[in-house]
Amino acid sequence: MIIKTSRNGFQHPVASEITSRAVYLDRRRWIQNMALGSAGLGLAAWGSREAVAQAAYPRPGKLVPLTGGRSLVAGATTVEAVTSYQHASTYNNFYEFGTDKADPARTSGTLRTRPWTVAVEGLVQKPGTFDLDDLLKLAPMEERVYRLRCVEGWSMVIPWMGYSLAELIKRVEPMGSAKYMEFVTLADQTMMPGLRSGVLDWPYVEGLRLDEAQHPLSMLVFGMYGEVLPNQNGAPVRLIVPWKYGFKSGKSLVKIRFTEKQPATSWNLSAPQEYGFYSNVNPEVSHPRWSQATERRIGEEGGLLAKRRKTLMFNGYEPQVGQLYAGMDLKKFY
Ligand SMILES: Nc1nc2c(c(=O)[nH]1)N[C@H]1C(S)=C(S)[C@@H](COP(=O)(O)O)O[C@H]1N2
Ligand SMILES: [Mo]
Repeated sequence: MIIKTSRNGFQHPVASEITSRAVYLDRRRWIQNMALGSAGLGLAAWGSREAVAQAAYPRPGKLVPLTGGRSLVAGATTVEAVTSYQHASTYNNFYEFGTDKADPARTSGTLRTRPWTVAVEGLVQKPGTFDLDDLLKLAPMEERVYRLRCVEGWSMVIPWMGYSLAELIKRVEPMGSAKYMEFVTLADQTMMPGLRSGVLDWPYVEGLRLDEAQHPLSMLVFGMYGEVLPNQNGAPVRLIVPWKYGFKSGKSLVKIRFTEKQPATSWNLSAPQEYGFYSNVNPEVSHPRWSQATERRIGEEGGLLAKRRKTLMFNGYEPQVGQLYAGMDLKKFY
C-alpha cells in the first residue's frame, strides 16, 4: 500500500468532504423529517422496529464539517434526545490526557492529528499503512446515532460520523487463521500529559473477536455532530462498538493487528476481575463494585439526583448483535 503524505493542513478534509452550509441544513431537515419507514436504509432496516427518528441537533460550528451521504438511526427503543455537543465534548474518558472528566477537553489541544496513519498488520493478505485521507475516502461516510454506555454507569446519545469497520476489514483480506483484532491507540509523551501517570500500561490496547469487529454496527469513526472529531473524543479516528462498554472503543487509533489468539487488553490487564475481554453491556452482570442495572444520562436535568434509566441488554442492540453470543455464558465471558 502506498503511503501518501497529506497535502491538507491540520483538520482540513479534502474538498469532497466539505459540504456547504445550505446542503448541510437541508440534510438536517431531512433527518428531522425522516419517518420510520424512510429509515429503512441498510442497518436501520433490521433495527426499524426499535428505531425512531431523533430530534435534530445543532452542528456546533467549531470544527470542519464532515457530512455523510446517508443517515440512519440505530437501536433507540424510546425517543431519546441526542446529548448536547457541550456535554459530549467536555465529559470524557481519555486517560492519556488525564483521569478527570474535564481533563481531555482542557489538555488535548496538544494532539496533532495531521499527518496521521493507521498501520494494519498481522494475519491479513494485504497489510499496509493507511493515510488518514485514504481512510476518509475508503467508504461512504454515514451518520449514526448510537448510545454510548460507560462501564462507570453513565451514558450519552451521540451522532457519530464514519462507516462500518467491516469496510476496512474486507479490503485487507483477513486470513483464515485470523480470529481476533487488536486496536492500538497513540501513546506519545510529547502530546499526551496523562501518559506520565501509571493508571494503565500504555499504549491503550483493546480487542474484539473478528466476527464482532465485522458486525455492521461496529464503526470506524471520524466525526460527530456533523464535524470532525474534537481531540478529546478521539481524533482523528476511533472505534465505536455500541453494544459494549465505552472502554472497548479506543480513541486516536494508530495500529490494527489481526491475530489468532485473544489479544491482551489494557483494562483487562489492569483489573481482570473488573474488566473482561467481552465487556458487553449487560444489566444482569454487576461490576464487582457496583450494579450495572441502571445508568445516568449525561446532561439530563437534576444532575446526580436525576432519575436513572434502566440499562438495556447489549445497550439496546440485542436484536442486532445477540446472535454473536448464542450459547455463551455471559457471566463467565463478562
Ligand atoms: N485511547 C483511549 N481510548 C478510550 C479511553 C481512553 O482512556 N483512552 N477511554 C474509553 C472510555 S472508558 C470511554 S467511556 C470512551 C469515552 O468516549 P467519549 O469521551 O467520546 O464519550 O472512550 C474510550 N476510549
Ligand atoms: Mo468508560
